[in-house]
Amino acid sequence: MALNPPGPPTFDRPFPALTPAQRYHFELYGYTIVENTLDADEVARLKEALYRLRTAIQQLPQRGPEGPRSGGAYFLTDREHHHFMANVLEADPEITAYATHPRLVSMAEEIMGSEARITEMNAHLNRREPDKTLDPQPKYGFHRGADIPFFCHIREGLFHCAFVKTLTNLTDLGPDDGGTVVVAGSHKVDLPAEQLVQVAYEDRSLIHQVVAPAGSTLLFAETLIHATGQVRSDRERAILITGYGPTLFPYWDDGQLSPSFSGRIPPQLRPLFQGREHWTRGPRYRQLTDPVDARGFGLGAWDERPATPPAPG
Ligand SMILES: O=C(O)CCC(=O)C(=O)O
Repeated sequence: MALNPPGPPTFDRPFPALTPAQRYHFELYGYTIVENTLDADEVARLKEALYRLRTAIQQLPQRGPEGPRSGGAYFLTDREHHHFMANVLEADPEITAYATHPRLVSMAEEIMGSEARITEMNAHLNRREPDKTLDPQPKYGFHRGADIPFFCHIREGLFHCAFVKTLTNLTDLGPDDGGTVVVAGSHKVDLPAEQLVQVAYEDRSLIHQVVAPAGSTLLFAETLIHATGQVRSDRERAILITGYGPTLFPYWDDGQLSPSFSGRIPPQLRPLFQGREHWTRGPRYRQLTDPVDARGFGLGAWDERPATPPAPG
């Protein structure tokens, strides 16, 4: 299949997508939380899609990657209290809409400093383990998915990272609801993760946890050390995550999208799903004080995203 040639952005999206304050927060801590990226109706549509998908996978004779799968998706973790659904990009049009949401794509782009392609997509539905004693000083499964010297650079005085995630909670997250935890500021500290985690356990004020209403997005660089938080309430947490990289990166969830799905991708979304040929990456940079492009963009229908309007004049 011929790859998409280099060129300007092909579908309409805001830029910059973050306010200066949100961008500065990211700069300091390696993440920012943007509330109300999705409205209540959009949250409900996505939550229903995830529950539908879980039920569909549960009904399969094999639920793991060996298949058969439900729209490509399977359980990477299949436990009573935790369903980690992998490769969900094609599994439901609502889920696909999330990955192509113009503001979320653009938020990732301004952190990368380049045009985005989708590299992976997954979801977690998790609750408290009923028989597990809760540790008041829990140890988390801290990790980072990218190293600083290879993935990061500075431009216009701002930090950029070539692997970024948008993680949106579809359930309200209070302090006991297991929101993602991060070692604040670790996105730009090029030391072994074990050392930074050790320091953070010595002073837990360095560990920040997502506490946010449903429909909020945690935007973070994958050099930031992060983990699932500890659920202490009786509520199930539902989150949906898209990973983005520059257009020269591969789609690494499963190698490639199915031919039937690929055949339905409209031209303006092809670079987002398929990347582009060559080393070009479509630089996208802002100044810190550039005002946010506050135009409204909704979840909408993934295959009806408007193309980029022609440049004025
Ligand atoms: O479950 C979470 O909150 C964190 C997910 C995570 O670790 C990841 O996407 O790499």
